[in-house]
Amino acid sequence: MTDMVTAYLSLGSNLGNRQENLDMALKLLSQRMRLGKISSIYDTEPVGDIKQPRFLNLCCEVFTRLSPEGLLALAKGIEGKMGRRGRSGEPRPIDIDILLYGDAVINTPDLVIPHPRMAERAFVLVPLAEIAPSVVHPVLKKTIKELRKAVKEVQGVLKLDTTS
Ligand code: PH2
Ligand code: MG
Ligand code: MG
Repeated sequence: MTDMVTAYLSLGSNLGNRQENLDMALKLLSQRMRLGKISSIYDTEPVGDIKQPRFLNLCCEVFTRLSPEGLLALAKGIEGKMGRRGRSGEPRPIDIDILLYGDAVINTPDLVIPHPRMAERAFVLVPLAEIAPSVVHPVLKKTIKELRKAVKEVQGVLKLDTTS
């Protein structure tokens, strides 16, 4: 019996009804694993190809017995089920990235954990710092809160008002 691992995921949507897409992805994830804390939703400036529409982003904690590869396959399956066709760099209804998987460090052609760009991305660190401030990045050996303080361009990451 393998132990339960705590993993952190980043969800992003910049095509269609972005909030419904995030809700649907969380629902599909919850059918396969227990969800823990879920961050607020943020409306974020696209990083990289700035001609893209704005994203909604959130981070969530999950508890799973899936292997990292199993979790990746599940994430890709949900992306496909939700109509993702485009390659990375194109607008998509949902993108699910594995940020952290326990304190595992993985470097294979298909999977790099911790996510290689998480430490420089405000759209990841702002929501992640909300739910996992004291979690330590297993390579950089810094807490998410410390990484969040060091990151620039937080002004492009706006908390969405979901009370109305
Ligand atoms: N994802 C990308 C590239 N750029 N920018 C924002 N704001 N949010 C994202 O989720 C995002 C991005 C590649 O997956
Ligand atoms: Mg991504
Ligand atoms: Mg991705």
